[in-house]
Amino acid sequence: MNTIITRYVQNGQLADLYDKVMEGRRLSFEDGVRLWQSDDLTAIGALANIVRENKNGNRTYYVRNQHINYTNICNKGCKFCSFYAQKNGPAPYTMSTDDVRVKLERTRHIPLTEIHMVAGIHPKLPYSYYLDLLRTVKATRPDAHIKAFTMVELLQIQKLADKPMEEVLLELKANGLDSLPGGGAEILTDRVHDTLFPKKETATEWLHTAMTAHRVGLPTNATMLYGHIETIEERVIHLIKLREAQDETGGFLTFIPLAFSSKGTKLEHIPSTTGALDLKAIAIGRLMLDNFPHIKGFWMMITPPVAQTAQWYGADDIDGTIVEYEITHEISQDNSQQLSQRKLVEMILEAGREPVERDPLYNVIEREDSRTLLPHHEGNRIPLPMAAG
Ligand code: V47
Repeated sequence: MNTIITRYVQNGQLADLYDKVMEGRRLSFEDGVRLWQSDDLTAIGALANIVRENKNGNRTYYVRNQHINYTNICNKGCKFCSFYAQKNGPAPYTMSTDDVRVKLERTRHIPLTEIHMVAGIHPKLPYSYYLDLLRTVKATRPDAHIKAFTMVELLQIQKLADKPMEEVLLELKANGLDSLPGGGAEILTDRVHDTLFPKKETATEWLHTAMTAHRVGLPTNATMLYGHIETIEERVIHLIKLREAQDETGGFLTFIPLAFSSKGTKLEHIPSTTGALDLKAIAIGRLMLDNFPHIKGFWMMITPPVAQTAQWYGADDIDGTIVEYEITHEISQDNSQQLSQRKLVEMILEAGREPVERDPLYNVIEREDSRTLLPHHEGNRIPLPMAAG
């Protein structure tokens, strides 16, 4: 670390944490609370950057991916969510397998490596729908890895299948599922669960389902939704629960802090998170989750400039091209929330990091344009999408 910054941290309130980080000692619950209470963002970021560079050097990972949100019909009614169909809100839609095929055909010119597929809990879709969905994606894009279904979707799928979770996961895997995203964790405490999303799985169920996936060979990510009603202590409890689960299974790949966007939700009175809080969430995630290989600064939620800065505050990943994102509409007014691969490379270079294209398991992909800006290259921009439905 730059000597001026080292001296700054060593002379500040977090000097003891500098020693702990340098010695690779695990941070405690109390350390986590102190970090959230501290407003010394420079010191917190510098500490997180030590861990980040020890684990991932100067690399910033990105992926050529496409998100598909196959239905917005949902029976959970979570107060923090604006995605599900409701009166005076989004109109209901459910994609047929043909609709999904068409969406994937539109991006055929892009060498996608990841299809990220999540949705609401539609009470009437049968088990066969989920298997057909996976088979359709695999048949249309055989080279792409399918990262699909949050823990709450898995619990619904298991209910429909009426079989043990292990068996269901293996069946989904046999039909094309490669890994699971990190969504739906929100804040893993009963108080936040009972207040904001009482109809969804509990913290214990979320963790148990993720760990079951790990045990059958399906890696997952983990998220944390912050900036709503949660307390500082609850954020730390969330991180420690993830860390303990990771100690047992080693199946988490990436931690993604998700900045709460209140627009269109039942919590519209809550202001958007600030860039400072977004950077703090990333940095404290990096510091507490010493056993997670990667931390993602999801550009779509925290904006591209903050995601670039986050690469110096603990993040080593920026997500990917996305194409369409229906869950929140913070940045753009329409559903087209995409960055070309070229733009991602440009952003990473501009941030002073080394762009590394990856697949969802962090295997490095080397293409002519993976690390550099080729002249006169479009970077696989995608035509504007048609409305979902
Ligand atoms: O599960 C819902 C969250 C998640 C809001 O695994 C909201 O690589 C903010 O999990 N404001 C879906 N967030 C997105 C997600 C994700 C995104 C990018 C990468 C990965 C990955 C996973 O979005 C939901 C929920 O936790 N969410 N509503 C909201 N108003």
